Amino acid sequence: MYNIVILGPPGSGKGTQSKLIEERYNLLHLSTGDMLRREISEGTDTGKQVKGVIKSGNLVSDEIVTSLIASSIDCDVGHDGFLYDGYPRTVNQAKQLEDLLSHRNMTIDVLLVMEVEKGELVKRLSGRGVAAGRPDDQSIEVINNRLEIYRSITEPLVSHFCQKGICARIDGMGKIEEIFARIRGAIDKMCVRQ
Ligand code: B4P
Repeated sequence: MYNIVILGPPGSGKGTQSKLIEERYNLLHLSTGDMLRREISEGTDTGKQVKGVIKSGNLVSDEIVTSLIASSIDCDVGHDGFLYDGYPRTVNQAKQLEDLLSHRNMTIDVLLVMEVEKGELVKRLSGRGVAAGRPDDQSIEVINNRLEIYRSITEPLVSHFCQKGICARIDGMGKIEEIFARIRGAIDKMCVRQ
């Protein structure tokens, strides 16, 4: 089973590339952002708890996101592994994921780190705010808050994983298919796929 993490600032193309990766490698795509938005649209208790947090661009609690991930892993049948999109986002979540996997005799195989210039990130998110109506893409203040949270809380995870030798930095600028080719190169090299 492959366990691949895709990490990067908001707007770096995690969601876009994840759709291509899950199809190419037959992975279950686990986007905590999508899961949380589903909870909100279904009006669940979790959805009610997280609605305001997401709208302001802040992080939802580690316990909520890790329990969403754990139950998805345990329910899966038929995939060759898992693609974690936007999770983990804190050092504590990284530890929780590592524990969760080790209890199931698995480890993280590769961490893809999407790298995109800040101006391009703001342009992409503002464009999506207009096109898709996501509440957390609507204001420049909320976009800047999310970018700052990534820089201060999530980016330190990169060195945690790089020390383990499982990090692949991906240039996320350019056309979607060019970026996907870079990602395929990294996964094929690091996971030594047959
Ligand atoms: P996410 O859903 O993960 O939102 P995101 O960080 O904005 O990433 P997303 O995947 O949507 O965007 P992408 O980089 O693909 O999280 C939303 C919120 O949920 C968080 O702020 C937080 O509150 C909460 N949350 C989620 N996970 C959590 C966790 N683990 N812990 C705590 N809280 C959590 O960018 C896509 C945009 O770029 C699109 O508009 C796309 O069209 C465009 N794009 C992509 N590639 C492009 C390219 N090559 N060229 C031009 N545009 C491109």
